[in-house]
Amino acid sequence: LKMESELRRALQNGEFELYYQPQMEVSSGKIVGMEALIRWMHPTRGIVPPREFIPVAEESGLIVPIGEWVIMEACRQNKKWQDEQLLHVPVSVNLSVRQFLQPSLKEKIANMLEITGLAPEYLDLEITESMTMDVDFATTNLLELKNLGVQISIDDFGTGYSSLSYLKKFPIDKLKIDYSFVRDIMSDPNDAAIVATIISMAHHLHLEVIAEGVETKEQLTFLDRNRCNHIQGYWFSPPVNSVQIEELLHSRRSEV
Ligand code: G
Ligand code: G
Ligand code: MN
Ligand code: NA
Repeated sequence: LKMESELRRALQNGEFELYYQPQMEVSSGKIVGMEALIRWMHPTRGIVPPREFIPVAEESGLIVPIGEWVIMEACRQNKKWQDEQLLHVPVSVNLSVRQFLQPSLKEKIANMLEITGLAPEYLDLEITESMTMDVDFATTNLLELKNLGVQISIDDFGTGYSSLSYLKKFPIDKLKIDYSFVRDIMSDPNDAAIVATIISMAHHLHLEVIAEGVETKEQLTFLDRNRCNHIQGYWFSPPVNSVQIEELLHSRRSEV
């Protein structure tokens, strides 16, 4: 209960901040996206990572207003980067189950795109397989969201209990291969086979595919050989704040 009231206060006091992790195109080395990841800048405890407060926010329903703040802030920041000619790529936000179940989600997102002036194709909604269990509901919901013009990605792909049948029904753009498969591709032939197969399946379904949690040059080489489109991970950059992203963009610009 204490954390719940603290989260309420945090939202009112503007204690949340978005960090961004760049996504890189394997073939070109270019930045092709950013994932927004929330952090709580706690006045006494310092930076609180999402795994320590998202579950409480989910439980209490506070994830809905917090999640709305995330979408609004990500859209605002992305539009600002575009206006400053710094970056023209989609920003990805993580949707929670509760947000996904809200009947007003579509209107809210439309409204936030309108207010910020961000073109819809520059917003990418990450959903997890757990949101696809009710296939009919998810299909309707995703079609409505897709009709706004936003992009839709499946996060943590391969870790859920859902069947693959949804892949042909849903209007999705991208699969994000979960970190747990990518981690051991150089040492575990089973993981290597799974990752190679997910990439191949994604291409056959005309979906883009991104590998998460890429930490080494060897993993990158493996993913390149298997024609993975994009990577995200410490090898390129950890999630960092918007000022650090701007420094990264300025330094890359002066390189070229
Ligand atoms: O860096 P990392 O510790 O940022 O994130 C840990 C987990 O928290 C990830 O599974 C991520 O999806 C989740 N997460 C990060 N930001 C958000 C957010 O804005 N909303 C939701 N629902 N989950 C988030
Ligand atoms: O939303 P999702 O569950 O995909 O959140 C991504 C999580 O993975 C975040 O907690 C982020 O900090 C973390 N992460 C990003 N890159 C790496 C990496 O290269 N290695 C590891 N171990 N974790 C990473
Ligand atoms: Mn994610
Ligand atoms: Na993930």
